[in-house]
Amino acid sequence: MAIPVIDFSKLNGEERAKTMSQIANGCEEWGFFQLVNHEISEELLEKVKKVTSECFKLEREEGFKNSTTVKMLNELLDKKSSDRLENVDWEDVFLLSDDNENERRSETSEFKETMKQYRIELKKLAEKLMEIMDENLGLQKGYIRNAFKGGEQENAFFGTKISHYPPCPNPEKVTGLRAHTDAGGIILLFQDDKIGGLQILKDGEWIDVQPYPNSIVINTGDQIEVLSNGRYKSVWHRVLATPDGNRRSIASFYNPSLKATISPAPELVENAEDKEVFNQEIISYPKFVFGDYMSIYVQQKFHPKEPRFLAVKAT
Ligand SMILES: O=C(O)CCC(=O)C(=O)O
Ligand SMILES: [Fe+2]
Repeated sequence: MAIPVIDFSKLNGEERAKTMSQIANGCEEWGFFQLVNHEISEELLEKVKKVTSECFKLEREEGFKNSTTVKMLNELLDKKSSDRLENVDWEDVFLLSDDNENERRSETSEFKETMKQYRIELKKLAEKLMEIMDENLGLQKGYIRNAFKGGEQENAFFGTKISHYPPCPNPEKVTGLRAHTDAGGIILLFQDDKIGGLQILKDGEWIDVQPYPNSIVINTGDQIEVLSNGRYKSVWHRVLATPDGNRRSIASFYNPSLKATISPAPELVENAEDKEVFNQEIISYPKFVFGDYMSIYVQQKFHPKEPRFLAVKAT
């Protein structure tokens, strides 16, 4: 079983309807799909690989070797403990956002230029996808984008997380990134060409998100689940640690503004056929301010989302 791979270029031709329905199926049945022929040039993607790998080698690798995560694993092994490391992730992460573009010291101008261009392209792709979702959900064009903007003076958040999952000598003892659903809106992931590890939970089984060179993996977060009134569910995923190779992944998050009020789109509530059930309780999706949701999420990222929906309803 493999997540759908969709040829995005077919959206502009005779196969538009078929492609729209492939994307609808990806959103409804999988929560994850891969786009190929997505108009982001190979040349740019090759540069992104180069500058992020160089940055990791030059600035971060040494730090990871001395990190508490590595120390904790070594202690566990020294003690010959049969435990696993439950509260850490075997990954190195740094974040680029619209606000910190010029903040980082040692990035080369090639890094800055490349990542700036990449982020512009990915943001455009996210906005295109939001319009596709509007159409597939029967919402007015621009509905999701507008909901995420959260008012005239506000802006949606667009951030890019650069992760490396260095080789792990004991992958059975620690996870690359523990299982979670994403908090926000749309996530666009440029994952390693060769080294796998990302898995999604589908019908109770963990399945691999197969590496596919230069594709962009798309998934939807908790806010799209709320906005779509449960039609597009955010899906659990995790990254396994691997013994060989250093897996690179670059995840871009298009999220609501912290001030945006998120709730199910009224059109989708009226037409809702089914209701969410959690612990035998019928859940209706709440209305809340995204910043309040994030305050809960940072403490409960690796827990089920339903208690987050209940908690934010109560705030
Ligand atoms: O690194 C990956 O492949 C996935 C990252 C991820 O799930 C996240 O950052 O939320
Ligand atoms: Fe994630």
